Amino acid sequence: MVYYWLFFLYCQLVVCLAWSDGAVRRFPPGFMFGVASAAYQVEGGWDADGKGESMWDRSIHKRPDLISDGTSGDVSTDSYHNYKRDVEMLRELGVDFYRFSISWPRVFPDGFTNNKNEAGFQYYNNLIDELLKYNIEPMITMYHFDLPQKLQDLGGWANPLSILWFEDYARNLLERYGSKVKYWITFNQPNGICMEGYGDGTMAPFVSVKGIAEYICVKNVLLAHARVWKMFNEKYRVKNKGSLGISIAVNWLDPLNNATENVQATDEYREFTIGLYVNPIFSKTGDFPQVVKDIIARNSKEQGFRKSRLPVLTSDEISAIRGSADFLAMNHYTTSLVSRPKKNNHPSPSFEHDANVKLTYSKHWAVAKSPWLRSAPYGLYKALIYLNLKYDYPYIIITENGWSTDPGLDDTQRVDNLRSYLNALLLAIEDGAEVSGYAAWSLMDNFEWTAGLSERFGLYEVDFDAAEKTRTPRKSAFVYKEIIASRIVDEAFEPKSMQMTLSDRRMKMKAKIEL
Ligand code: GBH
Repeated sequence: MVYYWLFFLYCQLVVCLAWSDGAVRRFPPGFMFGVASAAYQVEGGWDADGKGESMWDRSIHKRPDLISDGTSGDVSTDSYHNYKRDVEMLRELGVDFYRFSISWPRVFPDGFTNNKNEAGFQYYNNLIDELLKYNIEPMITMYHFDLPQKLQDLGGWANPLSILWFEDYARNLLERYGSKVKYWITFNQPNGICMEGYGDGTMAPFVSVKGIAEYICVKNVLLAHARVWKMFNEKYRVKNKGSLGISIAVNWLDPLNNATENVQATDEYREFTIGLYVNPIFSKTGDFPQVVKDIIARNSKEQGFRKSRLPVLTSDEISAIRGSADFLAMNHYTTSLVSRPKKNNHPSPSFEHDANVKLTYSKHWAVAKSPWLRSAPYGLYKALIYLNLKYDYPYIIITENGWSTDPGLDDTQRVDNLRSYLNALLLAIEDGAEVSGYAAWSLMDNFEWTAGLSERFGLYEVDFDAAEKTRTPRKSAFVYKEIIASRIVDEAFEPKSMQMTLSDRRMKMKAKIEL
């Protein structure tokens, strides 16, 4: 009888902790939690052991003033030498997977595959083996912004031959690691590669041929992705039981108010920022969104171009790209409010001129250290529902979501942001979104592109002044660890101490599987 009551009380306790509004809100079984990083942002070792020069190496060495605090990724967190500590941190968190990227010039210094850098291949091999040893799934991004400089000398992603260079590179990665790695992502954020790299000139290669180069780049990147998909399907998928996707930035957009022109501007801008990449791959019809084609064609004509600045996709190209992914790897950070300016004052031609919108934020949304980043978790919910309805329930893995702060271990704002976005995600899953994983950006502080080290995205703080690049868990690391272990977002959880211990969750699961 006593046992009965004890058991009853215990259950009450569990129910209190785990249930809200009378229903358990738990991430579904099999849902994967992870963290993400990218080669140039964490590895350092920019010329170690035969690595070639990337376009980020070249840009920053030539123009250190491009980076707000004058830093570079030359050393960064030095993961090239510290990868075992990185995996230890992943074990502390208890994550299911680690999303990292491969530096193309580390494995092929010139970009071309005739000249292979075995030391580079060995590095990733070691990292993968270390992950697998602890039952953590590697998720590899083949390309996260760091093109070999030699290929950039030839025009980079504006050169249609980049499609073949990338296919060659990808084939080598799949040959070498395909049997060990189940999750593959071809590109990180084509909009970052193309709009920022070739239009705004705010990311390497810092080219700015506005309104033209961006769109050429988008076409080439989509075709390169589709080539790799074809190769993966024909040769590697069955053999390795893997899956392949592409990371696309899907931030949410809402109209500033209900004025018809603002609602229309929002619809259009969703097509310019989301549809431009998602429609060709995930829609039934394929191709660029019609409204984007129409607007760019109309503007091009007015500007005296003989043809649209948006390259045409032939019907063969449309069918090669359509359906070319097992999952949509979604990077989601924030929401903006859209309105249509009275007059289009953007430089003509340009992407901004074509899109013709003004973006603002609600004053109620918390502002991160990064000026563009506001906390509006409802936007993740809406973005997921939008993708569901528009693209017929694609399989989604969230491959980036995060928050930036100043240095400091008490990162309450990151904790709040993490919890509220995970709650929004849970709601979307409950409402039918097919989301099977979530990766927090980022495992640790790292080189934040032109913001250098001034914006810290890490669950772990990195001491960049220390030779060892010491990593220390922030409060958010303890909170995330608890969420992963319990599968519940418990708002009341407070870490008892800031002392990290290894989580053996993944090893237990492995033991279970092996039984
Ligand atoms: C991700 O992109 C990247 O994939 C990742 O590498 C990066 O570390 C992470 O975001 C955090 O930024 O300063 O006004 O010019 C997210 C999209 C696009 C967000 C560029 C920041 C700069 C805007 N990023 N944007 S601004």
